Amino acid sequence: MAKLRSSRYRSGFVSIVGRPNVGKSTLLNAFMARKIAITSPKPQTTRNAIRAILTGDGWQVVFVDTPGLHKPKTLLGERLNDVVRGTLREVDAIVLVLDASAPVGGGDRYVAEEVLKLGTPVICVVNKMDVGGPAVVAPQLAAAESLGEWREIIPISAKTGENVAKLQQLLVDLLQEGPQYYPDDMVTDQPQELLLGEMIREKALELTREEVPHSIAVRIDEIVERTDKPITEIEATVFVERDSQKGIVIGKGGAMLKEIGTRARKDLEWILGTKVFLKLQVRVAKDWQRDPRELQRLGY
Ligand SMILES: Nc1nc2c(ncn2[C@@H]2O[C@H](COP(=O)(O)OP(=O)(O)OP(=O)(O)O)[C@@H](O)[C@H]2O)c(=O)[nH]1
Ligand SMILES: [Mg+2]
Repeated sequence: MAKLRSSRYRSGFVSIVGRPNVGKSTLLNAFMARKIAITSPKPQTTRNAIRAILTGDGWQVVFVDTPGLHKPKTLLGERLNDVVRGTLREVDAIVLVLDASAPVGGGDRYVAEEVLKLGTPVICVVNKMDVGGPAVVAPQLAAAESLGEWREIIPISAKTGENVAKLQQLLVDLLQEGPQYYPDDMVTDQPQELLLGEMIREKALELTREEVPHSIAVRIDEIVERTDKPITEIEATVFVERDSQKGIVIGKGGAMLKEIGTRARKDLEWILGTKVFLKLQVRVAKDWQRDPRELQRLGY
C-alpha cells in the first residue's frame, strides 16, 4: 500500500550554527540561491541572527543564520554568542556546520556540546567538501560522527552547491505541521537599512586586514529615493575603533573608501533596483567592541 503523506502545511525554523568561518552564511545563501547574508574569509563576519525564508509547495523553512560561536574576547563577542544561544532555544531543527578543510577541534566540540544539550534534531554538515577531495572528507565525516549523536551527517559544498538540495530535502522531511509564517514572496525579514549596511561592511571586510575588519561597523544615516529619477541617495558611516584605523579605511587620498563605495554600490543597486549615489564617511567610535553604550548605538 502506498504510504500516505499528510497534505497539511508543514513549517519550521532551522538554525545554522558552527564555529566562525565554517561557511554558515554561504550555506544560507546557497539554500536561497541568492545573497541574503554577507560572507568573508575573516572569522566573525556575521553579527546578527539573519532570517531567510524558503517557501516550497506545501512547506516553509525559516533559516536562521547565526554568528560563529566562539570564545569571546570582547563584549561584542559575548553579545554574538548570546545571539546564537537565543536563537537555538527557538528553533525546530539545527544544522551544525563543520569545515572539511580544517581539523575538527575544540571549537567544534564546544558548539556540538551547546546544541546537544537542547534535544532539538541536529543535522551535521561537513562543508567545503570541494576542498581536498574524498581523502580529506572521509576522516572529517568520521570526526563528525564522534562529536555526538546526529540525525544525519552529510558532506556538502555551500560554494559549489554539491549536496545542498539533498540537505534541503532532509530538512523539509524533518518539518512538522505548522503555519505559513511569512508570505510566499518574502525572502528575509531583515530591515532594508541593515541589509544595505551589511553590503557596505562586506566590502570594507574584503579590503582590510588583521584587526581592522573586526573593528568595522556600518550605519546607514539616510536613504532618499529621488522622485524625479530612478536614483536612491544613501549616506552611511563606517565606524572604526581607532584613529590609525580611520586612516587605513580612508586610504591614500581617499582611495580605499572610494573602492569600498564602488564595490558596495553594485550590491546596493542590485537590491534596490535603482541607480545609487553612495556617500560614505568614516568616524572613530573608540573601542566600541568593548563599550556597552557604543554597542547599543551600533545595533549590537
Ligand atoms: N572552498 C569552499 N569555501 C567555502 C565554502 N563555504 C564557504 N566557503 C568560504 O569560507 C569563508 C567563510 O564563509 P562564511 O559563509 O562567511 O562563513 P561563516 O561560517 O558564516 O562565518 P562567520 O559569520 O564569521 O561565523 C568564505 O571565504 C567562503 O567563501 C565551500 O563550500 N567551499
Ligand atoms: Mg556568517
